[in-house]
Amino acid sequence: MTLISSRDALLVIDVQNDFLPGGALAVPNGDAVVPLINRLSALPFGAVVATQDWHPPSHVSFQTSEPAGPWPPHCVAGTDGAALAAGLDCAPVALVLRKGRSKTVDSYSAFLDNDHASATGLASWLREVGVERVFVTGLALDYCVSATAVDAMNEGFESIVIVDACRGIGPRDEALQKLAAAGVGIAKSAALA
Ligand code: VGL
Ligand code: ZN
Repeated sequence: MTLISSRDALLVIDVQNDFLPGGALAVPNGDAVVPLINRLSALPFGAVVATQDWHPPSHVSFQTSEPAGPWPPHCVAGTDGAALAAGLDCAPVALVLRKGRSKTVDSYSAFLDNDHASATGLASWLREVGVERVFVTGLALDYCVSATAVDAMNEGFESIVIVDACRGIGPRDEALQKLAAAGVGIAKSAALA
């Protein structure tokens, strides 16, 4: 059992309509994470942070942009697709962080843009509230969740991905192997209390 305290943060990554079944960039079974995250967010974390992928129209990552990016257009700022999943309990959320807002650089991680040139301010915010360990959940395991978990570790936090509270786009085992090799911890939600 891992007991949660005020020195722990729960990071809820990109649980947004566009990443749920029927969304513009649907992650298979993405909606399955919602009840698990709702149970976790009620534990005595020092902070619960939710992120939103929040792109301008014709963002660099969109296949419709010139030159074409890797993804179908998704999570355009202010649209219903960019909204947090309706079933997500937002009452415990202390901070909602919107990332990927620059037209020219993407931001998978909640800490740093993909070019590693600019920080979102999340690391300082977490330190300010006394957080030492982060638990990472949400979508997609192999993109934004992984990038966030690795950056958390590089920022000096203990970093643990809660496997059953994540869903990915590609093979799960591959993503988990990469995370473990990078030094990120892997846990199941049932082990947290
Ligand atoms: C994500 C691809 C593009 C994610 C965001 O949240 O994992 N993936 N934008
Ligand atoms: Zn995106």
